[in-house]
Amino acid sequence: MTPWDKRSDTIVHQVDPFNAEPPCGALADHLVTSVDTFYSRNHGPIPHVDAQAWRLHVDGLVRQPLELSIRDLRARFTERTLLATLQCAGNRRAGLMEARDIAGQHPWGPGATSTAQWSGVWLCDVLTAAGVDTGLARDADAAHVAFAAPDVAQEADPPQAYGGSIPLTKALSGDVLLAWGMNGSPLPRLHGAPLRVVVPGYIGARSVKWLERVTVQREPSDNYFQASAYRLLPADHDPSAAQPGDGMALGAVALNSAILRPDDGSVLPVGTTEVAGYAYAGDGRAIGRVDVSLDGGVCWLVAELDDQAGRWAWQHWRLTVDLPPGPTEIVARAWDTSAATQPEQPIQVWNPKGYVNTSWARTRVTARLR
Ligand SMILES: Nc1nc2c(c(=O)[nH]1)N[C@H]1C(S)=C(S)[C@@H](COP(=O)(O)O)O[C@H]1N2
Ligand SMILES: [Mo]
Repeated sequence: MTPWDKRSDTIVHQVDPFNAEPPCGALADHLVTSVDTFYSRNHGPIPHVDAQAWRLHVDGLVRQPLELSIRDLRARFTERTLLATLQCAGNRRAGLMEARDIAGQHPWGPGATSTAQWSGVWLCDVLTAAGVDTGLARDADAAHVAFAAPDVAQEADPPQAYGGSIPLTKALSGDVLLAWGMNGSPLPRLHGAPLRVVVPGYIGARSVKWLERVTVQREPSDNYFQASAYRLLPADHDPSAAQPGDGMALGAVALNSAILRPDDGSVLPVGTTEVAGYAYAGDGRAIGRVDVSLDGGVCWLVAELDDQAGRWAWQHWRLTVDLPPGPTEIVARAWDTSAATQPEQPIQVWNPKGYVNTSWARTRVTARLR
C-alpha cells in the first residue's frame, strides 16, 4: 500500500517525511489532478491538528489582530474557488543531477507539480479585516506577510517549525487563498488541513500547510525555509558553507515545461506517436507556444496547446510526431507571453541545491519496425 492513499504507482522519494510524486504519465491530459495523484512535499512529520481547537492568528503590523476559527472564516468572508497549479522548486531536479552531482536532495522528476481546484477565502479579505497598516500598504513592496506552521523539520538548521513569507503586494493582489477545500472535498490532512495557503504563481514552498499564523512585517520571514533553503545559490557556492540570506530567495515560478508521454526509455513502433506534456508560465504571464523537436533543436514543430483555464493553471499540450527507426531524443520548449523561452541544457541552470530546472523537456525513446 502506498502511504496516505496515494495511487499504487506513486514514486516515493521518502516515507518519513513523506515525499512522493506521480509517474509523469498520470499527469497527462488532466487539467485538474486528483488527490490520490497530487504530489506531496514535506519537510517534517505530518502534524495532527485538532480542527475544533485550531485558530488562525493574524497579527503584526495590523490595526486589529484577529483570532479566527474555521467557522469564523466561513461566516465572515465570502467563499472563493481558485484553480491553481502548485510546483515545487525542486521539480525536475533529476535532470540537473544527470548534468552534475547534487548532494542530499530528492531526485524529483517532472511530477513535483499538480493542479487543484482550491476553495477557501482570499487572504486579502482577511488582511483587510485585520486592517493592514495603510502606510505600509502604500509601500507594500517593502513589507511582507509571513506564514507559520507547527510541523518541525529536523533537517532545518537549527530544527524548527516550517514557515515562509511572500511580499505584501502579492498578498494584497487577490488570488492568494486560505484554503480548506481541495477538488470539491475537505482539504486532506496530508495537504494541510484544516487550512493552508495557496500562493498561485509562486514556488510550492510558499503555500504553507497547517497554517497557524499570518504576520504582517517589514522583513521577509527569518524561517530556515525562507532565509536558507529555497534560495538559488551561484554554481560555485558551497551549500554546506552557505549563510542565511546567501543567494536569491525564490518566489515567482519560472517558465517551465515537461514531456509526460511517452515515458523516458520507451520502446515504440516506428511511425506516428503522440507526445504530450504540460507548460506553466508562473506569476503573471501565460504560455504563448510550445515547440517540439526530434533533431536536437534544429527543426521545431508547434504543439497543440489547450486553452488557458484560468490565470494560475498549467496548460497541457500534445503533438503527433513521426518517429524514425532507432533512438530519438524528443525535446520540447515553451515560450511565455513575454517571448522568454527555456534554456537548452540543464548544466546551464545547474545550482548547488538543484532548484528551478527550467531547461528543455527531454524524453529518450527507441522506435522499432513492427
Ligand atoms: N507546513 C508546511 N507547509 C509546506 C511544506 C512543509 O513541509 N510544511 N512544504 C512546502 C513545499 S516545499 C511544497 S512544494 C508544497 C507541497 O504541497 P503538497 O504537499 O500539498 O503537494 O507545500 C509547501 N508547504
Ligand atoms: Mo517545494
